[in-house]
Order: sequence, then structure tokens, then C-alpha cells
Amino acid sequence: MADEPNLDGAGLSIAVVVARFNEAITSRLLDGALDAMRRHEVGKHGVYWVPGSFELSVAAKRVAEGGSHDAVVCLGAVIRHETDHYLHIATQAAAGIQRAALDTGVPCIFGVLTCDNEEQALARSGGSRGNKGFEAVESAIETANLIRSLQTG
Ligand code: DLZ
Repeated sequence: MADEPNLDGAGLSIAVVVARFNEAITSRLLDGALDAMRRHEVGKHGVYWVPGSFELSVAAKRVAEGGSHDAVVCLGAVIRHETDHYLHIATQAAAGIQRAALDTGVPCIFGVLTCDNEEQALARSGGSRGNKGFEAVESAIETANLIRSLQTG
């Protein structure tokens, strides 16, 4: 059976990088993220806005390099349009966020919705399917605590 996740946020500092594109959705993800940080008593946090999900990774990398946060949560909403443009944005956002994490050693969490329509995105940003922003912060806390425990042996 798997270990219980360590969701104690006290003593952690978490950054949230959030995309302004589809702000009606991403502001709900941010609300969920802030709620999770309150509930898990995260010590400090910072919020950084970028234009769209494509820019999340470059900002996450710079924030992680700054060294003052234990994890970076990236929030965005990529919604299918008439062309396949959205596919490139979602794929590059995922790859870039993972690269930022691997390059810096700081957990960078993928809290980006990839949906067919706004209805699906609303359901996953505080609707019937929960809030991906809340879940992303829990992933950040658990991973940051694991990394910290591995560093201190
Ligand atoms: C241009 C664009 C499009 C078409 N769709 C989305 C989207 O669904 N979600 C999102 O976060 N951003 C979108 N963008 C903006 C890009 O992420 C990016 O900001 C611009 O292409 C400028 O690099």
C-alpha cells in the first residue's frame, strides 16, 4: 500500500505562475490554488501572471532559478479551437514545464487544463470535476516535502 502523502505546507514557499489567456477559467484555478495553500498552511507564496500557457515554462524556470520557492505551480487553460494551434501550445507547455523542473531540480507542477470546450474547463476549475488548481498545489506540497526529505537524508 502506498505511503500517505505529506501535505504539511508549513515552512514551504510555493510560487504560482498563471496564464491570463482564458482568464475566466484560470482565475478559478488560482482561487483553488490559494484555497489549497490556506488549507495546508503553506508558509509563503507568490503569484506571477504570464500572457498564455505557452509562456508558463520560461517564467517557471526563472522563478525556480531564483531559489526562494520550494515548488512552482503552473496554471493555464488550453481550449480546443478550430485549428490545431491549441495542440502545439499544450504540448509545448507540458514539455517546457517538465524541462524547467529537471533543469532546476525544483518541482514545477503541470496545472494546465486541456479541454475540448469551456464547459469541460469550468467543470475542472471548481465545478463538478473538482479544481485542478487545488490538486496542483497538493502535488507541489507533496513533491517539495519529498525532495526536502531526500536532501536532508
Ligand atoms: C494564442 C493562444 C491560443 C489560440 N489559445 C490559447 C489557449 O487556449 N490557452 C492559452 O493559455 N493560451 C492560448 N494562446 C496564447 C499562447 O499561450 C501564447 O500566449 C501566445 O501564442 C504568445 O506566445
